[in-house]
Amino acid sequence: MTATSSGSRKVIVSCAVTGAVHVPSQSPYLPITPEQIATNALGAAEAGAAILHLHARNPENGRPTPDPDMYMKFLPQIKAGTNAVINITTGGGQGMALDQRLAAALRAKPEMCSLNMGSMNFGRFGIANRIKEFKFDWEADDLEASRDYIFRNTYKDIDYILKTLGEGHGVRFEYECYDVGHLYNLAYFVDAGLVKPPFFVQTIFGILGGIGTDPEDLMHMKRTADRLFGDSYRWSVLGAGRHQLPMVTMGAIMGGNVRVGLEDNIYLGKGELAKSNGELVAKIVRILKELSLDIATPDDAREILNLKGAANIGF
Ligand code: KMH
Ligand code: ZN
Repeated sequence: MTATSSGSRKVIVSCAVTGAVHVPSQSPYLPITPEQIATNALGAAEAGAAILHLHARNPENGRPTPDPDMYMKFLPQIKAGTNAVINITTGGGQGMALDQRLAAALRAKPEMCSLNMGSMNFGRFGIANRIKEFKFDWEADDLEASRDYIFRNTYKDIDYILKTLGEGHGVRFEYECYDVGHLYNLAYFVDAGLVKPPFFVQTIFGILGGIGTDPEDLMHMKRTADRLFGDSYRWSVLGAGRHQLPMVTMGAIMGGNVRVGLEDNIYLGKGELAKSNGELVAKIVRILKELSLDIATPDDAREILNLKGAANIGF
């Protein structure tokens, strides 16, 4: 459960604004330029997102980029326009080396970063079957290359991120767990004293290479996390593609927090593209309110997750 000092449970809504999974040809609404990323992030915060999970893209062709200068084209604008917590990816995108993946986070020293809890296959090639015409020449090859790509997150990598960003700069993490083994990897780092409660566990459902999207999968991840971590963790749910809304709604009913956004899902409903991240956030906020659940403000999220505060970031 996620309670603030007032004692009531509040649901933290994270919004993942653009990511590195989808390609521009899937949706004209996928934010690509710094301006689009900033506008979408601010719209998501306005709609109720307490945490903004951010990646950068090359504004010319929408390809994910690790370039810290590109991040710095939208981070100050987002900071100036909202109190929401800024969370920068350390997963980056396909083919990026670890130092590239960490460059923007080390520059910005945000309150939060993602931290992926195991190496895995990450199959995005199925996306190509749904695209009639590619807008940019990198997209088809990039999707196809995911057949032979290993998303590398070794113990050494995780240890390094925990020490440099965590111990070094007071960053706290969104621990991205795509399968049950990742929870055990996290437990290893908890036992090693490198991960301190209350830690934020983002359980991810529906990535090819990770666990599926059956309610039993959700139950099994929750049961396992409960057994390994007891009260030490705060649970959040991410569902890929059309599974986003049902998975996060189930998670919220079971006591979890939710992540939505165009990084994980481009549809607002069946056959209807979401026109902005704000639309996706507004939809889950409506559902949570119908379920009589309260929404966490950014400051609630800071308290719940013991974050260092917006005054202590590096930009
Ligand atoms: N794209 C998500 C499935 C990261 O940025 O570190 C997971 C993610 C990874 O958000
Ligand atoms: Zn991400």
